[in-house]
Amino acid sequence: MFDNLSEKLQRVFKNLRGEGRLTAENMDAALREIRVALLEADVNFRVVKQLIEAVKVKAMGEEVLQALSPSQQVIAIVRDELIKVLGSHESKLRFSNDPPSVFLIVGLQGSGKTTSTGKLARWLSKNGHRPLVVSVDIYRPAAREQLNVIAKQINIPIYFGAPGEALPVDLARSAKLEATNSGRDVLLVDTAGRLHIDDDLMGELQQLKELLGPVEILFVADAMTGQDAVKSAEEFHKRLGITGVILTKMDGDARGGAALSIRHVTGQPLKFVGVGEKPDAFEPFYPDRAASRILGMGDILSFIEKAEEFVDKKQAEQMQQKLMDNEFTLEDFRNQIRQMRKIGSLDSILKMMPQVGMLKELQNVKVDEGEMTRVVAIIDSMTPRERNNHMIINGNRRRRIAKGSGTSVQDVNQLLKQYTQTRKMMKSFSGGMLGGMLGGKSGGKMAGKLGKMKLPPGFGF
Ligand SMILES: Nc1nc2c(ncn2[C@@H]2O[C@H](COP(=O)(O)OP(=O)(O)OP(=O)(O)O)[C@@H](O)[C@H]2O)c(=O)[nH]1
Ligand SMILES: [Mg+2]
Repeated sequence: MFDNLSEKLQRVFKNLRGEGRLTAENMDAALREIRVALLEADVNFRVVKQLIEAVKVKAMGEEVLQALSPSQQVIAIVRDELIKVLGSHESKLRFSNDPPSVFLIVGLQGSGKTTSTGKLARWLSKNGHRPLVVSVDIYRPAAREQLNVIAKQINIPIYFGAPGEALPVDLARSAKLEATNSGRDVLLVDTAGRLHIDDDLMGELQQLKELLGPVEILFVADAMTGQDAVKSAEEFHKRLGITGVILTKMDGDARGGAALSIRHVTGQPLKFVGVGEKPDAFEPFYPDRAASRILGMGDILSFIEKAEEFVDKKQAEQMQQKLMDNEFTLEDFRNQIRQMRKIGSLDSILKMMPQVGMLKELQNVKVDEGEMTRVVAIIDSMTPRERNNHMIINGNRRRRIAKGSGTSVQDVNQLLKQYTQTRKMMKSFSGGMLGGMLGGKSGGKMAGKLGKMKLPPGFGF
């Protein structure tokens, strides 16, 4: 997400830092480059224009020109303006005082409505709600079954309809009743998509809106379609009145322009982004974090939230203690790998870390997921005694373990070496990667630690 744009902007700032003094000329050149970078990222031209103007006015101010490190201030200004464009604060979902709160999920065909309905239901249930889902897509065969499969997978109840309920409004009405009767506080209504905005579709959505009185009408847009997504959001808003946007497929090679334009063009906030096909590939959208990400400062808060969702805090604390006592066994090593894998692919973890985006060496590192599978297989083939005391693993045992895991003795040797090194390295941090991160009472501790991490000159605020 935002990779290209991020890289380009960082280059502009780097050049700016090379200049001893900030002058009207080099500032002008920098602004031109920022403008091109934004346009190339497919950001709406009106948004680019406004952003550049705002940065210009502030950056050319006396204070900045006289400041000791003007480039630092320019970055701060760009960050502020980016946040403004993205919507100044996090936009929370609205809920009705008279449950169930109805969320209507709308959008063009294939934008990701059904997938997002499932993701949002999962997110809501993880955040203390009791959602019910229903699909009123009666047009595409198997559309309702698709939501059914997703709902089963994430363990969320679905209203599937009764005989004779053939119309979207009938299904929706009964689903709302069912939500009330079964004490569900949110009803998510997945609707049918169309290739283009047409009157039939709008008529149907209008009808659903009147019938259900939704507190949220969430427009699902495919980030890969760039400015088309922005245009259709604008159109939907004019005709139906949307209350927020879910931008999907931000994991692809979307240039990010839609994310940067939608708020400004529709006046409605981006509330969530989809970053993959799986039910957990879904994040609330925070303008300030996105701005930091774009400027290459990483998005450590999102990482911590993600980690906390999956990692058992108790276990993390125990792990940390073990590390300090030098009791970190192969069993723990395996657990740690398993926990890391639950959070996501290592690639996606690395992307959220500050600085990684900027380190050329790391950009080319492809994390080998197969390698992790192999490591787990090897540890699986050990006896509990071996796992708890690697010192007893002699040549014979190594051969047996290699055979049992379908690997070679070299693989086993390599793993043991890796393990002893990790143990040593982690002990010196006095906390594992996750242990250190989550051992504390809150993410604050970690954020503090990272705050002290080495940031490139000019990035310290
Ligand atoms: N990579 C990626 N794929 C996604 C994301 N969200 C949805 N998809 C994929 O996009 C395709 C279409 O998703 P659906 O949820 O069926 O889209 P829809 O809007 O319900 O489609 P219709 O009901 O036909 O209008 C599926 O293959 C999804 O797996 C995302 O955030 N990232
Ligand atoms: Mg669908």
